[in-house]
Amino acid sequence: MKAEKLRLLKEYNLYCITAENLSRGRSNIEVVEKMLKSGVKIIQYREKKKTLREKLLECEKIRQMTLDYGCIFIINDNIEIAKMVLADGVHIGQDDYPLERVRDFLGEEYIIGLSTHSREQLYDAHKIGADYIGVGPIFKTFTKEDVCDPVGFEYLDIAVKESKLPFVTIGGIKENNVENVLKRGAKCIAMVSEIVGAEDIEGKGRAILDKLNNWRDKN
Ligand code: 3NM
Repeated sequence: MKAEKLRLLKEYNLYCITAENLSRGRSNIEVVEKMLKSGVKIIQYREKKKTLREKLLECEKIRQMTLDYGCIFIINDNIEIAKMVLADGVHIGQDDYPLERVRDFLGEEYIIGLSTHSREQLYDAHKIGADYIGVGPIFKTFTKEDVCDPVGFEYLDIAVKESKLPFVTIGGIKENNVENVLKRGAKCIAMVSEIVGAEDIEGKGRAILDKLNNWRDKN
């Protein structure tokens, strides 16, 4: 079960992340529905502003929607909510609970992803039992407030060569620059503002999935 899910993170895939503040007045639920209709197979719920109660209620709905579409559901930060709604996994940052504690809390079946920004963090993630890592931010991004400066292709090249874990490449990636990232060896690509901020989320998701599939078929 978990191995099958992790395979999606190793392949050419689009990993969509919510951000209601960038969604042009549409709710997280509306946005997720459009992402699912576009054919996306991995969705992360990322919400920094709402109450725990609001987040839980949204995640309960999204859990059901993602199951209906056979989509993986990852929750950012809120490990308790991930357990309550039986999400597929969580994504945590360097300043969140130590990964080992999150593993104790959630158990082996949950996917645990960790954001990394340097080679040291990459090797640490392997050691402490992450299931996948985030690699970024590749380009400048205004979506995440507390993120470090772009790591550029320097760290991406290291991840491509040295990561034994699946990795998701993130930060400032758009439809019009995604090929530059694919050329360096990235496969699973995460986007926030490009998708949630698109006027036609479904069309945007499909266009990027087409690009990834075309790239995969040619390479
Ligand atoms: N994590 P956009 S960068 C949520 O580098 C997040 O770990 C990052 O947003 C990291 O696709 C980022 O709009 C924001 O640039 C990415």
